[in-house]
Amino acid sequence: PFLENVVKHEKFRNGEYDTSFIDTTPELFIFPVSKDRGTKLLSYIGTVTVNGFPGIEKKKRPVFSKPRIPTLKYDVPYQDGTKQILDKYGPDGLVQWVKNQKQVLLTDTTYRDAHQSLLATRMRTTDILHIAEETAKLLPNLFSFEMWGGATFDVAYRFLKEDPWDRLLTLREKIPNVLFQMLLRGANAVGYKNYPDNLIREFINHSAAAGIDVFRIFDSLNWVKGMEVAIDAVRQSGKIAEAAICYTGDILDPSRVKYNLDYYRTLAKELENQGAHILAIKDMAGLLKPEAAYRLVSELKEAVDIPIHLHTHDTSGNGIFTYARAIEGGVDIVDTALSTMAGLTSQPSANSLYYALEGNKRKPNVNIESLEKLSYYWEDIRKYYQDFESGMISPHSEVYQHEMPGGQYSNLQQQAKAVGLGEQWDEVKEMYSRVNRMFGDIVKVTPSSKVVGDMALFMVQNELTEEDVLLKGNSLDFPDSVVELFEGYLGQPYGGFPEELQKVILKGKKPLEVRPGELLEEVNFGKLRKELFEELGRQVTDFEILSYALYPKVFLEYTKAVERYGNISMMDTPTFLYGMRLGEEIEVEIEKGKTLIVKLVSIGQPQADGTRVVYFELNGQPREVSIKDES
Ligand code: 3PY
Ligand code: ZN
Repeated sequence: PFLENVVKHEKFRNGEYDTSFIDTTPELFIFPVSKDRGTKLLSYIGTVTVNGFPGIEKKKRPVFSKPRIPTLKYDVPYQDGTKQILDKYGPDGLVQWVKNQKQVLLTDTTYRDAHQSLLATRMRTTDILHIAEETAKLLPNLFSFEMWGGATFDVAYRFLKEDPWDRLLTLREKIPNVLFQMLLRGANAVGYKNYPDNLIREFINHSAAAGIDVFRIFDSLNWVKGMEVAIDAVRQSGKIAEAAICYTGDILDPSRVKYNLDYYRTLAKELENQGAHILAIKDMAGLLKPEAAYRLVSELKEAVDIPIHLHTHDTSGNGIFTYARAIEGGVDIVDTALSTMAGLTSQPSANSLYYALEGNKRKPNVNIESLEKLSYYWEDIRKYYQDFESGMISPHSEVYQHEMPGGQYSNLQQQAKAVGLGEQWDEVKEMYSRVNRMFGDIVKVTPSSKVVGDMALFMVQNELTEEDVLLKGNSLDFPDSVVELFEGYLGQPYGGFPEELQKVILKGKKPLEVRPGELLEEVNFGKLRKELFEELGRQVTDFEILSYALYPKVFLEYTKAVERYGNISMMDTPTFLYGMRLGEEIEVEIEKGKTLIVKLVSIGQPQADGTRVVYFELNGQPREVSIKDES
């Protein structure tokens, strides 16, 4: 269609063109669009304009400045990086390479944990994709990009109406030189419950094939048995199994003996014996104080022979100090985010760490100007998502009390608002730590942290104290997630469940004593393929079958949204989240290189049936769509 446009263009036919003709003639990039495709797109824009976007206060579309993308010379090549080392020398070769490095290595979490922890995981693929090539070229010396897994998988379908597999595949094309890392919740994969073993294996195989190189595997109760299948599957796929210890409690506090140095040392050895290529210390809430980091890392460096990768959250404001001490203790890799997506509930800033290590022989080998330039881009993009910010604007040392993971803070806050407890947020946080104690001081990370959150909301909502729960428990209808935890469906906590509470919650049901995966029926993928084929009326991909197996309802709802609106993943984020202003004209990219020009002309009055007619121009032609006004 592009050539057709060129040939048909008046200037071209009249011979009035020069070398800048293509650059200065934007209408060449306007292509005919099927009536159906156009109507779908307009009905999406009409719907958000009239009804707003879930989680965003309804308002006129704000004015945003154009994101600052660093300019690269057109022909700058990609520099080889860790991806080439893995591909050439395999996991053991890569591990050896890591061990040979003197400087500390960095993982950039901007594409996953940073926005999961700051913006309720709402970052869209298009915003990542637009900076991916520049990032890969400017930061070729990173250890990895953490860019997939955790909550990003279901949030992509649920709220962003986009396919997480597409994110992985398209980013892989733009970033061929640095390892891709994902967060895998052991037997819970990218979900909130244990799945059958064959689903875990297939999910890992396909993630590896689609581009994941490093799998950070953890169990939400630090139960090694819950990680065995995943570690084995990752090893089989030829990728890197990074097994994680979730850090909880405080090794410096003599009154909290449950999770002491001995506990972590034993766990680290078990994971090494289980086949981990790298050991991660996953400090998901940012509880690891600087001195504790030094002691823990030094101890574990003695205890195991594999590299150590430290992850923390900067909630308390002590993140850089924690990293500096961990680096003295010999940590090999640390997780950071670009500065404008760092700090607070997110990871410590890569830019700040660079300066903090000035004069230190382990200063990371990254280009500070590149970090700064890329940070400008994220400063601009972050504004799009302002409604998903948690409201935390300063360091929060109370995290040492409530122990809530960084990735949970903004999500639980949204959950509290949704059930009308937005005003009682302080109470919810306080209850969160009380529930932890009631549960026997457990590891709190997805999904165990979600259970603690659900119980805290339940208790605040019903004005229950711990005593009430024990006394009136028989008549209480506990959240399903709480019952399942105490039934053993998330595995076994260290030290077991508190018996009295378990009895009250289970009301006579017998808890599991084995690994849930041993009991769950295997997924029949052939049957799912048939089911999905019938449901969607078309051939389906393996990726779709896996998503359907993990999240049947969420996945089907997503396919319905795509049926209704078409593929809206390439649409710019301001339009996606806020719709359009009256009289505004925008360009919408519907697929690579295919742009439509949309003008919002007017919005009609509500009709008797509750709909409004929204009048547009699409590529200059009048179009109207009828939208149900939900207000
Ligand atoms: C997740 O599982 O999504 C987490 O980020 C846990 O820290
Ligand atoms: Zn995290």
